[in-house]
Amino acid sequence: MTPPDRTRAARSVDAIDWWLWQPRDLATLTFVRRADDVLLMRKKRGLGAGKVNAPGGRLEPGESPRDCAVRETQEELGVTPRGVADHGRLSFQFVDGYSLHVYVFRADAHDGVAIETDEAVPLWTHVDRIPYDEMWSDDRLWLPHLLAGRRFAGRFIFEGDTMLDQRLELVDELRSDDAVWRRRMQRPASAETESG
Ligand code: 6OG
Repeated sequence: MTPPDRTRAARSVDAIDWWLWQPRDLATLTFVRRADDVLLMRKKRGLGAGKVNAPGGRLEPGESPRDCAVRETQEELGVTPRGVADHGRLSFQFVDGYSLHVYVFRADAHDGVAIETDEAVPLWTHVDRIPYDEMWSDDRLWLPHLLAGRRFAGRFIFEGDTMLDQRLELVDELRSDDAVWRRRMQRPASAETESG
């Protein structure tokens, strides 16, 4: 599972050949809106435990990003998002070799009442009071765009919790990058990181 040296050593966005980049994991984030509030949560475990984030998690084998977004919101906060809209793609390369591609969704309706679970504490938060200091540091770059209804694609280099570099673009259309995961699903695990 050793990534190509060039990617492992990368400390800047430009040092990576993103065309060949293959994420280790695929995940989702889902922002449920209710009037001027957005449903955030304090995460109890997993990557980013202790931070404030939106519900989300890693895709199960064969699961679509949209299905994962709904399932994770149900599992973490007991709420079923409705009208889930695709808003962004975030590609994270960590200098320790881990990599993650995140599909970001927004839902302007939901069923159910948010509850605390083993995984998270719900935080309905006014959009003018988002606690960016308690969130991953990339969020302040793109979350305002999501809340304003814009679509985006971002690439980020992290060393632990520290963002070393980033590039964010606003886009009219989100490229259907289902190919990223279809290609990944078809590759033997041993070849997963050897294409660079
Ligand atoms: P598990 O729940 O499967 O972790 N995640 C990030 N979210 C933001 N906003 N910024 C980051 O910057 C993130 N890195 C990971 C995506 C996967 C969840 O963690 C989120 C998934 O919802 C580095 O342990």
